Amino acid sequence: MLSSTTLAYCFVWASLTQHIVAGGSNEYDSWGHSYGDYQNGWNSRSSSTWQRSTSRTKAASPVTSATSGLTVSSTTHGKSSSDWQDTSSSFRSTATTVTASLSSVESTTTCSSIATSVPYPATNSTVSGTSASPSKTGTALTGDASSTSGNTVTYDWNIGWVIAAPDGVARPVIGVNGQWPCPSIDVMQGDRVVVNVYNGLGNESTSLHWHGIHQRGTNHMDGATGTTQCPIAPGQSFRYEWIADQAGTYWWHSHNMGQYPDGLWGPLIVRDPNPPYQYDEELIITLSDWYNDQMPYIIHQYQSTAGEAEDGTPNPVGGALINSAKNVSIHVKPSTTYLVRIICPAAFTGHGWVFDGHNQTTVEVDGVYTVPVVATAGGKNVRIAPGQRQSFLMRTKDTTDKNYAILDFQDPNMLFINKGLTPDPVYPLNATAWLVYNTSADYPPPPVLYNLGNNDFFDDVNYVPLDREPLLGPVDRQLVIDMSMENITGISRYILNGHTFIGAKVPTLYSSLTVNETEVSNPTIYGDVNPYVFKYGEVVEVVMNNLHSNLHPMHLHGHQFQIIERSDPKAGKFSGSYSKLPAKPIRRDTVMVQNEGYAVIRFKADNPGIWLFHCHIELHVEAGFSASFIEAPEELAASGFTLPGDHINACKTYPMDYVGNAAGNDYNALNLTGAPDTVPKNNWGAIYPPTEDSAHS
Ligand SMILES: [Cu+2]
Repeated sequence: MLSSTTLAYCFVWASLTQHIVAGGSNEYDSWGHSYGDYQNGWNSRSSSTWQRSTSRTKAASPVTSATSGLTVSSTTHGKSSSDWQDTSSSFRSTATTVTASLSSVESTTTCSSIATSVPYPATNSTVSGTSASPSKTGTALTGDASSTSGNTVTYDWNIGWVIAAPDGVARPVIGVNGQWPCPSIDVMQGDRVVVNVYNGLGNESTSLHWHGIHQRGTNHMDGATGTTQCPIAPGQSFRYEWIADQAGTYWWHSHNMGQYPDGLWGPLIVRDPNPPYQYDEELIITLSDWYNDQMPYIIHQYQSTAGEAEDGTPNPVGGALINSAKNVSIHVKPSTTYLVRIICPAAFTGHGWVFDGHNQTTVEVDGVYTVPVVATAGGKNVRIAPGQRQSFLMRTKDTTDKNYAILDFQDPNMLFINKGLTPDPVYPLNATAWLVYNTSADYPPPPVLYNLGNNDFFDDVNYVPLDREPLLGPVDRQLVIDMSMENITGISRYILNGHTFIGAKVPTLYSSLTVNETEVSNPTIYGDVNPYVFKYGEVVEVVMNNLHSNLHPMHLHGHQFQIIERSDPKAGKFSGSYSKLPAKPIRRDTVMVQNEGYAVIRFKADNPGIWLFHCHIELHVEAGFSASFIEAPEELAASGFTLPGDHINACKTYPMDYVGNAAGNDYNALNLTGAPDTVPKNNWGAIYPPTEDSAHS
């Protein structure tokens, strides 16, 4: 039956779709805010840019989910599309609506709820080769590492706008091949993964990062624009190719100028042929926050002198989402052991969760197997920070007479305290799903949680890696980073040891590959990207003193680091003496550092490359909360590393310099004249063409 709410959605959808497909100079205006002083430049340049480029869309196929019980069909509006590799069609064909019919939420009409939820189907990948596939005996530094499985899994992805309403409010989101939520990558350990990207967005640049994958030998495939590549302009293609040599739960996302919270992310599962635990079935569950404004607008609000959000805290008016939806039914079988992979692709808040009535035995964090531990024992809650993953085993009940709620609540310590809100008695920004044993039984309300504090959560530092890798040491290099916030020229910026990250003219990796080899270890040549140079093989210890009132989930590309110590909130700076050195510290790729507390991590600098080290709150990245770890640059430069033509072409078409130091000077790497050294004052995120004063972050 067509409810009034559904009708309202239909109207919004129709308006937005019309908005997108209407002709004229605003043809591709998928964004309902004024552009301020950017409007003129954007419009005047847009017509020539977009009329030239053509977009190709691969038709989305109806998919069904075995795990969530949702039946999902996709409809492409506007012109019919055909295979994007062969045929051009209008950009408007990417204005796609994904319709969903939920088993627990009755909404089946011809114009039903818009993209309420989609689980994670294996989509449009092709597997080729075993013996016939390339099998170079690459070293870690060839730029073309070799597959151990012999399989190549290829994904052809057209990145484009889709209309969706995960919280009931329709808005443009960024999808893949007309589908949103975006598809997962699901491969076997050792596979070669190829993702052919076409940027069909029209009005934004893009890139893709493979969060947690170390990219040994393939630093240029890491996807961080301004660091390991140039942004991919609209109408351009770009091929990512890397080896999935680490088993575990990962995710992929845009790593381009604050873009991923607009929807451009998905799970990335690398399957272990011999996992160290037994299970019968598997669930992939994402916990995220949702906004009704698009990121360029939020970024501009925050990163401008008119900025209203002093602390960089947007209001997640869409609340929390479970699998990018509300009220999801997750159908389970009784007497069955599930492996549940939790992924947190949040933009801002951490998330806690409860599977009512079910214990959780953690077996993996961030791609690292753990000694199994019941994290929910003693009534503890569990949480996850933006960027992190956690997998657990869950045994379902033997009976099917009841269903059980799943509660996702946004981390009060990160959001509510910062905004001065009082979360008691019920956290308002939550989401509910259900473990459904029996569709005829009640769907009970979720548990109510009161005044949660830090001690109410299982401490993830207490995990032990299953491989029991011993503590790294002795420390060759200790790096102490004081992390705080400062107002710089009227804009709130994060500063690391007194310096905010300002993107260079040349991607940092390209600088390291094109300046004289005698100068690659001089951090000066990299500009204001907070460069720290490490020698090959050094054991590096990083002390993070968080002098700020937020929690900050710190993520390192290229490594899983050991967590040596983490303080409680408000513990002040690290004193220099360890309270207790763990013999076998847990490793992960993202650690949540407590507000006004500290954390200490270690890793071995054995992966030559340029690796970002940054807070995974996306707006904080835009506010300069990043450092560049320049790891073994001499080994990298000596490796004969070559860049594929499409990587260079991305720079030429964007355009962005790709030779020389941070200023684009290749004749004298020590001459930094012209290198960006001021905070961008007119940051519109990934909007293309970029403002002259935009950020390459
Ligand atoms: Cu942060």
